[in-house]
Amino acid sequence: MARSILVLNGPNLNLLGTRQPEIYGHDTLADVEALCRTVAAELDLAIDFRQSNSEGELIGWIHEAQETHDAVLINAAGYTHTSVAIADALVAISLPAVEIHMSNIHAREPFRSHSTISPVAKGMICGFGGDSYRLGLIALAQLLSTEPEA
Ligand code: CA2
Repeated sequence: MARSILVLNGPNLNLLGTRQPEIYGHDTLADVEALCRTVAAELDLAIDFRQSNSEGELIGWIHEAQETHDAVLINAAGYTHTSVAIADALVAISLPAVEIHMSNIHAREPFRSHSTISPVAKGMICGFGGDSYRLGLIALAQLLSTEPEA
């Protein structure tokens, strides 16, 4: 059976494609979702693609994933730099998580270099625009292929 990935998108990512194209490109979040669906089909993964502007909603979805998914791909957006609670939620579930960002967070304002998520993720991919999602799904497919099914 296909492994199931919860793809989480944090605050303001619903605005992708409308502003700051020099940083985030012209793709909308719907375009990113379509890319993820194509890549997931190639990798024989099922994906559940979600976005929320609410920290609490993201945390609730992470908790639920324990029962319903095999791994988490997360772009926590602005919460990346502030949220101990999202990091705690990722630790609380026993699923592998990969952190992604469209922009290179280390080549921007200094506050973006700090991530609360990185220490609790299997790894982090940033700087490749929408392709960061593709690379993150490939990384998770590789990780899951070495783990026995639950
Ligand atoms: O590069 C990324 O993917 C980020 O996670 C995007 C976040 C930012 O706070 C992180 O430092 C890096 C911002 C997402 C908001 O995206 C917008 C897109 C268009 C217009 C306004 C916001």
